[in-house]
Amino acid sequence: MLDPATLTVLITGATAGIGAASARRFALAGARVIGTGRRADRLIAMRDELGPNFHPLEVDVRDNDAVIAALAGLPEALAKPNVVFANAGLALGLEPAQRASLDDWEDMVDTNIKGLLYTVHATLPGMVERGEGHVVFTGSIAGDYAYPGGNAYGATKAFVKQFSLNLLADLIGTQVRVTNVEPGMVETEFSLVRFHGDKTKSGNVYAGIQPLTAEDIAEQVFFCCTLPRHVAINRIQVFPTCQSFAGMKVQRG
Ligand code: NDP
Ligand code: 8X3
Repeated sequence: MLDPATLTVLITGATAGIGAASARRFALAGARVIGTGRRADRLIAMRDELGPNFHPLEVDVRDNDAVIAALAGLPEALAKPNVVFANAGLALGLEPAQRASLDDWEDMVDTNIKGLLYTVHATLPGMVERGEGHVVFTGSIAGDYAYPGGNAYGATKAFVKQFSLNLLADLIGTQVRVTNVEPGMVETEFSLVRFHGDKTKSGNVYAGIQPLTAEDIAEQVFFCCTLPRHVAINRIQVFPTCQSFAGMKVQRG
């Protein structure tokens, strides 16, 4: 296994959920973590909790100039991440496509697709040049299976899946690994965001079931990133045991 102390891990979306749990997992194991997000107060709290192994970096991944500037401003010791976990993302709305908000669709495309591309574009050349690196994405089972109301969100995650596969095609021979982690239902702030802050609706998503936790996914990410360098996990799909992909539905009459 790789010594976590040899890892400098850039995590987008480290202020909550899967990103925050991953930041904790890596930092407590001795890795240096650069954690990003828009909520500066959360980043400062993470820094207070985790100490010098956590470096807060306030940035909105939808703004490419800001991403480039933030990374360019990193101290020398952190300027060469060898793990880039492009995790920041969101779902907005669960309405059928014919009633969906165009603003929501655009925000998901800007964050889950364009923000992820900006993160990779700013960091991949350096990892290739150094002959060592690992790109990790938080894809989703929503990129594999359709469900009612998943419309644009699932499509953004299908983009992530195909982009990760195409990166693998390009990166052969570079020693840069790519892993698309595809979780099912994880109880985080995800549903609160999806329902625009409606706590009743978001609570109902997880009522009466045992969903995955952010820590469950962080453990998978940590596992993939600490495997010996000759071992590459390209995709990992993680369901809570209570969830399955949908069967085919037929409208009768
Ligand atoms: P959370 O809402 O708990 O966390 C989302 C994180 O993304 C936050 O840290 C948020 O930070 C960050 N983020 C969102 N938009 C931006 C932005 N424009 N710029 C920078 N950071 C941003 O949800 P999860 O932890 O569940 O979600 C993480 C990833 O996991 C997402 O890509 C999501 O699609 C995916 N996923 C989630 C599943 C689930 O069931 N929870 C299942 C499958 C995949 P801030 O608001 O401070 O900017
Ligand atoms: C989130 C997983 O099943 O809620 O990407 O769409 S699901």
